[in-house]
Amino acid sequence: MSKNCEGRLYGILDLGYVTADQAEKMTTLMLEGGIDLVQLRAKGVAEAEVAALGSKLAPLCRVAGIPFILNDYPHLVPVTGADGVHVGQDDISVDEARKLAGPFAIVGKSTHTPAQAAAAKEEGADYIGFGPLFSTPTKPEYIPVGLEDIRQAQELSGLPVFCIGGIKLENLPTVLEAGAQNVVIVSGILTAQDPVAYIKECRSLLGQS
Ligand code: TZP
Ligand code: MG
Repeated sequence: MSKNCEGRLYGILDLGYVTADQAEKMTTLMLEGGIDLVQLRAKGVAEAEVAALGSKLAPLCRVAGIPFILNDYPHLVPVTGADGVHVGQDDISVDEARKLAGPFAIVGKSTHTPAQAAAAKEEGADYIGFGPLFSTPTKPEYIPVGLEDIRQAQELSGLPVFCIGGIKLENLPTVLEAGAQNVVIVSGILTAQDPVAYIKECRSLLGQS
């Protein structure tokens, strides 16, 4: 399993935007565009369906050399052949997640404040999500944290920090100016007319021609 979570552009295949039937095609497009990490986020979907879908997507990412991460379901990491799991503040600890996912699994954690970013480092997370920077329909219940704390989250955690929440091609330059090194883009990619071109444009702004 790869522990490489150093990429700069993280795409989340959120089944709120694409159906399970479209997931393989969208993953292929994301990989073709040059995404650095892929996550499957399937809220409210039956576990058996997550396992089945994860088992189809993991090999696609494996062949492309790109880490494939499951949102929740750490015990499905070895079952599906995923590379890791992403947990939230209200989920099980990084330690527990790694016990279930396996010793070599990547474990990422969502954080919303610099203090949580520092705590995630102490907990042993391999990377963190930080946000939501802006309000987003993908996670409507969360209050945006803005751009001010990005650098502090990076300094305090010393981890790869993936800024997330309301980031699109149009505001990516602003997010980068605020100090972001790595970003997650969900609906921007999944609703793009041409996801491959969209990702390529994002990569270019990220200095990854
Ligand atoms: N966690 C914090 S914001 C968010 C998640 C999963 C959703 C980000 O989605 P989008 O569509 O890129 O705003
Ligand atoms: Mg969770």
